[in-house]
Amino acid sequence: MTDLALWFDPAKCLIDGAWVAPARGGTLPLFDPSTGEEIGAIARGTAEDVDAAVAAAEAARSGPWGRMSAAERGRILMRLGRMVEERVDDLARIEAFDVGKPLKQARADAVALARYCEFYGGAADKLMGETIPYLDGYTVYTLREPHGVTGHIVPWNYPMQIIGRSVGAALATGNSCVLKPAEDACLTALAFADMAKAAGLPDGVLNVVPGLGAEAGAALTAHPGVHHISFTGSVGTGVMVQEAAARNVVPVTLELGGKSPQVVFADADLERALPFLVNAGIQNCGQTCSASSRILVDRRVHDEVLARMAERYGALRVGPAMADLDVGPLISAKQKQIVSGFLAQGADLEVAGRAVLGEVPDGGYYVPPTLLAGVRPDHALARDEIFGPVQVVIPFDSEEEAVAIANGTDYGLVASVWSQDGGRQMRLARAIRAGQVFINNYGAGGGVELPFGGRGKSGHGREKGFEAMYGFTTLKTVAAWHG
Ligand code: TXE
Repeated sequence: MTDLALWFDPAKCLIDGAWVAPARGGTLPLFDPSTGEEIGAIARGTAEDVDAAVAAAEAARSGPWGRMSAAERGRILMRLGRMVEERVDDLARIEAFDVGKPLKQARADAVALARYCEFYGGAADKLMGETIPYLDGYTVYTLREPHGVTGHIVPWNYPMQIIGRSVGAALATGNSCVLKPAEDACLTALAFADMAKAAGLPDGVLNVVPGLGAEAGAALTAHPGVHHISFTGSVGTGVMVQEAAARNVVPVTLELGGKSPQVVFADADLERALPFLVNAGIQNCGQTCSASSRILVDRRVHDEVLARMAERYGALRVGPAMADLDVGPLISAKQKQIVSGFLAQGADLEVAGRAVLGEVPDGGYYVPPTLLAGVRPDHALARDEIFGPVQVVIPFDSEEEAVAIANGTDYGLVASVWSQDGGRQMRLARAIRAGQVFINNYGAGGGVELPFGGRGKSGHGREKGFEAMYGFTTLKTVAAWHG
């Protein structure tokens, strides 16, 4: 771990601006996904640490943070964004190592984190209420106020991007935060919070308590001093988070992944579509909430699309994060077991394309990126989130059938439509159940400006863009009678 040159101690929590050992002194092992080796320890925060963090966040609200102008909050965030930008390479190395993602993908995450700080920094003083025409003698207006203490439970797949979109919007709107990063990847959360302190964020406004979900995570979601919870993770845990929040009648934003389709019609520009079709499935080793794990193809071009995707799969290079190839390892032994279990369920399916695992270190959590054909829409591999580098290709015969298959899972996060027909583009954009629909692209470069979130079991609430700032505020109506 020494060559990562960490400037903080990952076995500590950051509470009220100070690095402190967890109250119970616990640690958790830190694994390198590229080799499977245990190479250090992180803090195992528990309910006591969450209590201290929530108390610090609450106290910070009655200090300078609570009185700070929106413009000043914005300046701190923008300063933080510039600091992130200056350290993009350091952050990328830490993230690549911790998550196992190829260095260039980790670098893109660090650049996105800087951009979130810039966007929300710039937006902080642009969130406005309204005046409402009402009865004679009244003036009525609305105020957007912070919830108070916001809890952020972040997964391991894109720590920097998810922290940027949720903590960035929460700080811009004047909340103080307690962040529980994932036990599998918490290093950039700690790095970011340390940089926020250096950027001038008052002590206690951003606290980080690493630890297990069942311990620190559960304590945070059940804490009566938390006024809003933002969660990104699995459906099962999301349900528990929402149940815990319900007991305190606290709003939650849930982003729970998906089974996102790309729908390819016969008139699609395949030259443009092909890199999107494959990259959206294998980026971050398929461990992306908005991964496109289903490719629905007009039967007339099905064989051609399959063959051309398969060719790309054959050329994928898989290896350790620092080798910076196309695909890295999965995050953990547990995730490798989950993905291998899915692949075993698809043992009778046609493997249309598969990457060859070349020189990968023993013990690393690698699986070969795999493209499966002839998958029935009701097969588990076509319905369940696999969260690994596995895509299924499903043929369709009509626009109606394409929509029915696209909408045929419990999820509804992202979709894309590949066609030159304007009418069809518009029809599908409306008919597909998803929080984002892309036309002749996938992901639109992941823009921080674009509201993002799910339907169905993909969750609810919107993150990113201005929409997230509405979510991190509560609306107050003021009605003044003046005669
Ligand atoms: O998720 P968890 P896991 C999906 C993906 C993956 C599966 C399992 O399909 O295969 O989830 O991953 C914290 N109270 N996604 O087990 O458990 C936990 O510490 C409060 C999709 O890692 O949901 C971590 O910080 N918090 C997803 C976070 O929740 C709890 C990203 C996510 O962990 C908790 C990750 C509890 N009781 C996984 N238990 C996406 N939407 O992108 C755990 N946590």
